[in-house]
Amino acid sequence: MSPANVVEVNVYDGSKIHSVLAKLSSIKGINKIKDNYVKEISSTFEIELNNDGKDGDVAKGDFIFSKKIESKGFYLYEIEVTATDDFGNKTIFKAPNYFLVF
Ligand SMILES: [Ca+2]
Repeated sequence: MSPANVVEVNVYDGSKIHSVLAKLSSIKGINKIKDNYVKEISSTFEIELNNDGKDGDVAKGDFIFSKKIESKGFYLYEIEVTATDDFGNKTIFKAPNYFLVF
C-alpha cells in the first residue's frame, strides 16, 4: 500500500492477468467478545485495479495493479483481492495489513 489513498497490489502469474478486483470493507470497530476479536464492518465496495499507468497506477505493465480511491471519511479497510488470468483462473488473497483511507 502507498500513501494518498492508492491501493497497490503486485500480481505475478505465469500467464497474462485479465483483471484484478479489490474488495474493501471498512471497519467500524473491533470488539473483544470472550477471547476473540470481532470486527464490525460498516460497508463494503469493490474496485478494479489497473496496470495502465493511470488512476493512481505509476507505471504501465509492471505487474503492480493500482487504483486511487475516493475518500469516504476516515476509515480502516481490510482488502481482499481477486486476480483473474486470461484462462479464467482466480486467485484470492487477503491483505495482511489494514489500509487507511482519509
Ligand atoms: Ca502498474
